Amino acid sequence: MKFDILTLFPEMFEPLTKSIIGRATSKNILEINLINIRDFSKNKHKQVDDTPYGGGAGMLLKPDVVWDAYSSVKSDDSKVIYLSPQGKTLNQNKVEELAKYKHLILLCGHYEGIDQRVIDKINPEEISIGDYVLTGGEIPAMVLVDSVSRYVSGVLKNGSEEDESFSKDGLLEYPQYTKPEYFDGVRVPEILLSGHHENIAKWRRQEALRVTYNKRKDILENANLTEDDKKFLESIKNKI
Ligand code: 4GY
Repeated sequence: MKFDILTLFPEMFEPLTKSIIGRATSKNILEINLINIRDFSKNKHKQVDDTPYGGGAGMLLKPDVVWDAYSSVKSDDSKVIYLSPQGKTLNQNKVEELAKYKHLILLCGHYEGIDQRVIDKINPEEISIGDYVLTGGEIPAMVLVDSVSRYVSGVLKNGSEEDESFSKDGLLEYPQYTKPEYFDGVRVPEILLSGHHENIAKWRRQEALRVTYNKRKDILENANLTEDDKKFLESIKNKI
């Protein structure tokens, strides 16, 4: 999968050269290209921004500069995303949907934003990472690259994107335990030491339901639940 990231601050993306995403890039499973919008400046001062018409604080990215940066990467099969608090909030369903594209172009704003005419001309999908305001779209772009890349075949070891919070039927993840068997007077749940895979799977499912019920009742509404799941949830609710 190829990401072209349009930004004024390519040096902010160093985190993507580390760990799982860095490894996938080295193995050519991912291609992450950083395009410096400043390289498309029209003048000797490398100016990319200007004051807003009508007055007000801050600077806006100039439309011609942004258009030329975008034109340098756009292709027929590319999906363009503008990271902005005005977009729909990113969730795991959207992450999985975006992972199906071969080429994503991510447009990062900075300062007060981008001239509206070039946003309208590019017509990107606007995506937000949450209802708060950041100084630029770079951190949101990294969040998007990281979350989407986990669904690209070969990035994770087989199946590890399947079994966790939100992806397994829209439930939170069950609790996990490792050695030592006793820590601070607390034993690992006995069933996990039993070697009985069927019982362990059932216990994990019920713990996932319990955690989701306790922490995120809101997402239970859209979870993919069996009749057994519903019975178990009833048994929690009726417990004092
Ligand atoms: N939240 N989700 C977000 C953001 C900052 C001015 C446009 C967010 O995605 N982006 O807060 N972005 C602004 C700063 C230019 C982006």
